[in-house]
Amino acid sequence: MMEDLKKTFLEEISAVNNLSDLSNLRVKYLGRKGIITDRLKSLSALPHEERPLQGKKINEIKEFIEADLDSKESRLKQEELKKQLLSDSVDVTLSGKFVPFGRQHPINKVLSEITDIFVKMGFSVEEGPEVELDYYNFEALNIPKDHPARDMQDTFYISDDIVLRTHTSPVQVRVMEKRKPPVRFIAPGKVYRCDADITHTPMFHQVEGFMVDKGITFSNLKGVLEAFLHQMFGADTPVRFRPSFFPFTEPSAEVDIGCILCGGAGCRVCKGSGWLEILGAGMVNPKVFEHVGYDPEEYSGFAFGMGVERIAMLKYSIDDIRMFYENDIRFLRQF
Ligand code: 2NM
Repeated sequence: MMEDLKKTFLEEISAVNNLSDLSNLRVKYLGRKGIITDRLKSLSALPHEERPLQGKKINEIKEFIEADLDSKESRLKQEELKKQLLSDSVDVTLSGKFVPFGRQHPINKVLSEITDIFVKMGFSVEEGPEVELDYYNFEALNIPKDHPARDMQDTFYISDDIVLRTHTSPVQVRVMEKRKPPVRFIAPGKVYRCDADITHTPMFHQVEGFMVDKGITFSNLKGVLEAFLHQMFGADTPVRFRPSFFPFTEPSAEVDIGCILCGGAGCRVCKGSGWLEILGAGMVNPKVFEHVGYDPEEYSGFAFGMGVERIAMLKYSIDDIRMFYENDIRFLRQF
């Protein structure tokens, strides 16, 4: 009887090959309603004198079953651990996945270079909206109603009085409305003009600069721009100022550097002149100050502007501006 029980148990445990079946088998024999537990309970039905012997036999079997279950459990646990370690292992000799590197766009590279130079000279950086009121883009900058820049042919109109800004100068007006002098900042960003050929895209980037305080003169403008151009193009680069006209500055100038391609001898890029036009600049027109409530008797200032694409084209000898925006990876990888 007891030997049968042991034999059945051994047959059943030998068929078990995972921890969950083993746990079920443990419950079947040793659980609260298990076979061994039943046997122990049924001892009370035996005559008194038979109980000790039967009890001892059942307890021996119980201990045997317990020990067998425990040893099988530890064997199965070890096997499962081994299996898991094998399946979780990483082959460190496999080659990695190729992650292609991006790089900064040439326009943003040149923009950062320009910004860094002015920040070192104490200029802060200001931004404003690209969709702008006619008032900030033209009116407050003393650009008259009949000025050609206001033409539908040159400017993207959103409505009668809203445009895509054609320069970053409206940022200057917005900052002046908020702050009293002294002010000294650059306004970099995207601008829009209805124009497209090998030197013009409908969207391009400008950096404008602006400084207003008591006693600012054209000499300050010359000093700041010469310092900028010498850092940007080299300390030996010749710089010249030519008279010009802008509605928002008086007097106004165009600023040239000696041609960086031919060294001034004359070439295709400088059209034989030996000079490259790089900047427009001037002393802020008192009419602009009046629009924002600055007293032109008390304050004076200068402003200047440059096209980032043009500078990048000269720096990297690129002759078609559209290359910047075609997203050809072979082009963009070179910078
Ligand atoms: C340029 C050339 C000359 C300019 C003027 C102003 C302001 F706000 F003072 F009126 N901002 N920017 C300016 C002057 C811009 O770009 C070629």
